[in-house]
Amino acid sequence: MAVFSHIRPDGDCLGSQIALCLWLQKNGVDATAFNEDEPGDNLRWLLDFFPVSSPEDQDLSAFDAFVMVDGNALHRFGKVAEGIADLGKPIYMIDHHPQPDDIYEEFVSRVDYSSTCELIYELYAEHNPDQIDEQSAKAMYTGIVTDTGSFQFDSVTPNTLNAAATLLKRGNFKPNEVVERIYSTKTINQLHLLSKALETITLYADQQIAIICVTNSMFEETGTSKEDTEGFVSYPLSISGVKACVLFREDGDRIKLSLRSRSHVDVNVWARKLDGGGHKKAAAGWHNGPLEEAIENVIKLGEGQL
Ligand SMILES: [Mn+2]
Repeated sequence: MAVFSHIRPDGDCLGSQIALCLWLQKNGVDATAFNEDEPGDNLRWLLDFFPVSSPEDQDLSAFDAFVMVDGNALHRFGKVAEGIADLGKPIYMIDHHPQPDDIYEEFVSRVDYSSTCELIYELYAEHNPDQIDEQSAKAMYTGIVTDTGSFQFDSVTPNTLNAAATLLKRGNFKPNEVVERIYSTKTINQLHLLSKALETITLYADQQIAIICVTNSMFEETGTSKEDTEGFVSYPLSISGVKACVLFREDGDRIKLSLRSRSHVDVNVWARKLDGGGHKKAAAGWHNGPLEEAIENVIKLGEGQL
């Protein structure tokens, strides 16, 4: 069985992919993990628990079935994954994003779950909780922590905290062991980039929508790249009264948008008008440059959401 996680991997997709592969192996199913992209340095340690390799140049027709985790549309898994629909093999999916494709043999699609890792945790818990070991527990804990902003998002439920507590107990590790590996890995260049980005924070729509920008020249001045903007979008959201915010990041001639909400504003609806999508509280999209024009249009669409 081949298990795919989505491109530009995050803690939840890698954690759920690795925990699922370990579960399959413990239950007598051969599992291979694929991702078209390399994980960031702060997540690379997870690959010690289970290898994740590129699907390029692999004979995917040799697999009996495919499982897609933490994404519900094949294009989220990259160019190679898009081709598996033509292989005529069953494709399964486990995810917590809205509006799944209807190409799956079976799927678990639960938007009321904080993370795909919380869903994989239930697979372990309901099947045989004794199979939760240190490695699978740390993998799942990583996904729950990263997808909930360290248990701060409104996707967190008693079930989420219960899962996290059981993972700590069964995996026999302390939460800071995982959190320090994920978050205490910044470089001084990344903080210099953050400092430039924070200066761009601007409020719109009666101070209810905030924006933060990262330009190509900021990357050049600080010797950083797009991967170094991880987490920037959450800073404007901490301003009192702000209901939603958008990170604008120049990417060549285009602008990559990351949208976050901590109110009724549904950023999935907003992002779907911007060549993207996601969750109610976190989504992404694209706009053509220049930056000033993108800001004007995106804010206009956001005002409609208020
Ligand atoms: Mn997720």
